[in-house]
Amino acid sequence: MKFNTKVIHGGQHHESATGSVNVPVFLTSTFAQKSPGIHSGYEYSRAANPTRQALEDGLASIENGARGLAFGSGLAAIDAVLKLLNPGDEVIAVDDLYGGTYRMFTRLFEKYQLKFTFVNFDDVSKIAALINEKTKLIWLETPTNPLMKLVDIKHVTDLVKGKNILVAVDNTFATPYLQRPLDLGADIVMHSATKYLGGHSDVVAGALIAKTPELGEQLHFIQFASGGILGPLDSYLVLRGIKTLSLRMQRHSENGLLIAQYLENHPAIDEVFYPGLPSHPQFELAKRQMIDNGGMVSFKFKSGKKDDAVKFLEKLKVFTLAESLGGVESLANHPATMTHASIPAEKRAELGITDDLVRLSVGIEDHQDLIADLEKALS
Ligand code: P1T
Repeated sequence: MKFNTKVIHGGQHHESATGSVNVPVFLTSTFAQKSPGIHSGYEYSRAANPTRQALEDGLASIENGARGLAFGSGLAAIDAVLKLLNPGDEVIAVDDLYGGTYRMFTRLFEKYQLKFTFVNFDDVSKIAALINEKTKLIWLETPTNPLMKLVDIKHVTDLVKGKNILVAVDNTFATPYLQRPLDLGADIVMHSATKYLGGHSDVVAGALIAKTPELGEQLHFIQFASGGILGPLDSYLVLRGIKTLSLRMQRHSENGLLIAQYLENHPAIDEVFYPGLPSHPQFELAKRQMIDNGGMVSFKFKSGKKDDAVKFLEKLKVFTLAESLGGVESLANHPATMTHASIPAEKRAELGITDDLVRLSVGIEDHQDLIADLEKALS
């Protein structure tokens, strides 16, 4: 099956008892057994639930993985990946990443003796020097949140080939519509399914997709033993969202490019961070690694002033000032005080997450209305 067919049919079956075309929402915690241990394949919904299973099979299908797992949030999914590791193990992570991921790494898992090194992956050949026998995981986001940096996934997976190091890619911004990291040699794909997979800002959810059945089994054991599962109703919502993923991502990408171009030509704007602009330092990699550029656009003001960013954000009418991204509606965010406030100020400054940085999640509205809204707020 090709991708646009997979988002609708991948891993899906009509329900056997009634022929229901859509998977029912199995609102049950437990399943009747005929005799102790003799059951339908479902025992207790923490271990497996048919609605969640349908979503998990769909996730595996669209990311070309062996197994999908659905979690109660993106962070619950990341938590499960880190529990594959043992005290003393080391992780090399991309330096620009979602603030909550950074907070989990540094404030939760460092105390269990995991060591994290945050580095810029713009020159992957520099990464080889950081790898040692304790390195067990490479954690990537590409494009990164919020500066839209890219990592050459194939280059990283080639670098660690034969080395007993897992490569995990947070594919939230790109989605499997734009890039499929497992095809490029990664071991695990992670999503905040709250975002483009769900697509309607009505659910908080997370996902992992493992390349091999063995890794899928280990992650399922962690999910089962720790309990961070996604409920059946939320599973249904994400599954429903995925059916329109291709259509939405096409429109997000069209609007994203138009808005990035508009901003780049505006006299009040300094830098625009969008992989589809020739001015993006990794424009060539974007063309090679992603089939389009998505709907996330970040930018800075020429004045460099926080005040300008704040005034602009207050004036928006069609864009909503809110955390999160990836829904059909356009959102605007101030990373320094909102999504990335958990990164210490000096670290933010070092990375370039300045107080005048604004991040837009460009929705699927008419681009003329979005640009008119930006124009008004900028003037
Ligand atoms: O919010 P949650 O579903 O737990 O996902 C966390 C997460 C993980 N990875 C990336 C790349 C993310 O963007 C997020 C969540 N991000 C936001 C809420 C945001 O506005 O950036």
